Amino acid sequence: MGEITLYHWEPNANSGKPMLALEEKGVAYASHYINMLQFDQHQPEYLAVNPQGTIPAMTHGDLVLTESTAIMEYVDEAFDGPALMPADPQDRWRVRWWMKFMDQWLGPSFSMIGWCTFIGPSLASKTEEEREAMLARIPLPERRVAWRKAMFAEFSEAELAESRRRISKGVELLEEELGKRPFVASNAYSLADINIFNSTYMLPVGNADICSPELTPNIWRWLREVYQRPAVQRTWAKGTGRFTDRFTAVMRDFA
Ligand SMILES: N[C@@H](CCC(=O)N[C@@H](CS)C(=O)NCC(=O)O)C(=O)O
Repeated sequence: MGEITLYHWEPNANSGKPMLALEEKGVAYASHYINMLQFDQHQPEYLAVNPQGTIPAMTHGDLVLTESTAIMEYVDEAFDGPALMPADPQDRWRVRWWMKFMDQWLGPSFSMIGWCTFIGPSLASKTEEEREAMLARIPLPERRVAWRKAMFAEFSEAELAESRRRISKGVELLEEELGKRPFVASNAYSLADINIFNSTYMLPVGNADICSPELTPNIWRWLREVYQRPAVQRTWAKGTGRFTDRFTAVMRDFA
């Protein structure tokens, strides 16, 4: 049906989802790197692909696909390679449950903490005028609000506390779930593992109060196993910076 181009940032959170799904399926794609910290996602060239100005997006021939989880499902169904969705209806429900939980409830909390501790400060060298110009180009109003808060350190203590609470609760639920079966939603690796891993692979770094071999042995076992997957290693090898360094450091500990 045509060439595949993936518009993505680092293998992390939403960008990492289609990267990993394509890699697991063994599907070749042209990579179009969007430098999120330079705000490439709000430049006209990318807005012509995804007018919402969020990443990732994927084109397959003339078809333009957005929404990372929906893209993963498309990749799983449109291409040969190992199935990333289980056959059993209960397992399928569980895959969808976990993906929804991550996308709607837990993921935004990981993002808020990430924006505050890493992304916001990485823009500190920009002048106020430069930041305002960057904000003015953001198409989605809710994104403009979130970026403003990240850039000017305006997330309230209550918002941050709620995100930390959700992360602790989410880790607790994940630990419980992984005590029941080898992978998040079924006995085999699935889209749910890809989705959850992209936001939790960094838990072993600096979160010893909520995730450690002693506190969360099931998560630790699962992370170690997912880290070893060839498709996961190939995906993070495509990263360019700090995220891949962090992945490599954890990998060294797991080896
Ligand atoms: N629901 C969308 C969310 C995409 C999204 O928020 N992506 C983030 C990166 S993980 C992004 O584009 N951030 C840049 C921005 O909002 O300007 C999806 O799953 O694809």
